[in-house]
Amino acid sequence: MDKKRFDQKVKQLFAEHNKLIERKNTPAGQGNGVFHRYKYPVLTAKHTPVFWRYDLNYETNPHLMERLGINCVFNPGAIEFDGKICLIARVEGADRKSFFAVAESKTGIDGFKFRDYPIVMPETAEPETNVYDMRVVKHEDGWIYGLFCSESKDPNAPGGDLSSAVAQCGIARTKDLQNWQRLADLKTPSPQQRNVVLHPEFIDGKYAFYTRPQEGFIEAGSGGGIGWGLSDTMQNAAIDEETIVDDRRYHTIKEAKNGLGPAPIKTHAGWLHLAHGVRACAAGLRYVLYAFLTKLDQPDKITHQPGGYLLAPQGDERIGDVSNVVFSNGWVTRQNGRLFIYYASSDTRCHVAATTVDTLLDYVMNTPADPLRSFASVQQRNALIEKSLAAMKSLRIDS
Ligand code: BGC
Ligand code: BMA
Repeated sequence: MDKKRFDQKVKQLFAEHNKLIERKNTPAGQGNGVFHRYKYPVLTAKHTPVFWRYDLNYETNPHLMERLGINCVFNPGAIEFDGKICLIARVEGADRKSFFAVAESKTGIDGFKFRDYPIVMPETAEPETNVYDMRVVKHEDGWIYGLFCSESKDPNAPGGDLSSAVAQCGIARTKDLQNWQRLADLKTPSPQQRNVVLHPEFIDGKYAFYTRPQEGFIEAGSGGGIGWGLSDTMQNAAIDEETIVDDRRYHTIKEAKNGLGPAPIKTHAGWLHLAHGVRACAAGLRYVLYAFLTKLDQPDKITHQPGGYLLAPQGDERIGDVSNVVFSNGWVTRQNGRLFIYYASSDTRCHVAATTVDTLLDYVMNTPADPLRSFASVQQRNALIEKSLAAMKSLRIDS
């Protein structure tokens, strides 16, 4: 390609990219009364800047190739910062390595634009292979913490086993979301940790963590559930004792695994939590999101937990690199009570679902719990049908 054509094509790349970034988002359908989805994903691989992927120098890249591809953008942490909604996304290159990058938007539903550079997350003395799924928390100690999964090959795996891995909780802190100070990884009694979340407030003067004790990298083993533990410091955070906040259970949406999503939201009725539940089936693992409420003065004690899922993969969301997955580790409340839930689908792209804190509280406090048996489920449903039929009668609607 000659230089003139090259320059034209570069301009075209930027024009297409800007069109994508500036595309307005609108609610998709009526929603289900609990939340509504939006038509377009808020972040995809194509939202990453052109100059992250292309070498724009004619001398070294005369074919205008994408030199370093981006595979997907998913599982973002979320925080309001300087009046903007910032997603700290998990960006995965074509080489399967994940890294973190900040994308900002004024509205929270569209216009997300990445900062010029991704985050350079410092390593510890024992560098990990991969980092992902950051939970960003503004703690009452004044720092913004990022807790994320730090994953490495299992040093004890037998020769030839190149898949067994060890997952631990990496910890870093920042004041501006761009420059991060890496602290020591969290120490817990469990051999594996993923989905660790920092509680935003001190508990008895200590830092409190939601954990996820697991025996194996993928399998919970005899462990699992969303755990809880306290640490005196963040500099060398260590939990001596892990207790279980929310267990796994046979024939529920969280039979195989579960883990907390973002840090909980403080409400007048208690701490509002979002989590993911996993079940195994012939097609692999299915990930859905669920919600629950814990006591204000004891954030590790559940008071309400609706049965079933809050949000499950739908339509195009079902398909991606790891299909049949929705995952969330970020949500943001605005001053007017609006709540944006950021979730990724099938380890490929990020979406937003909108609701309000009050609506989600109503959902969590007034939706019946999982009755755990088919027979009891029918009774639960019949009670609803009876009530609705009576309401329909007064509205003169026929069944
Ligand atoms: C992947 C994660 C995944 C985990 C367990 C990791 O290697 O990067 O996305 O959650 O394995 O399947
Ligand atoms: C997990 C998570 C996510 C991912 C999910 C599905 O264990 O930590 O990174 O979205 O698996 O692959």
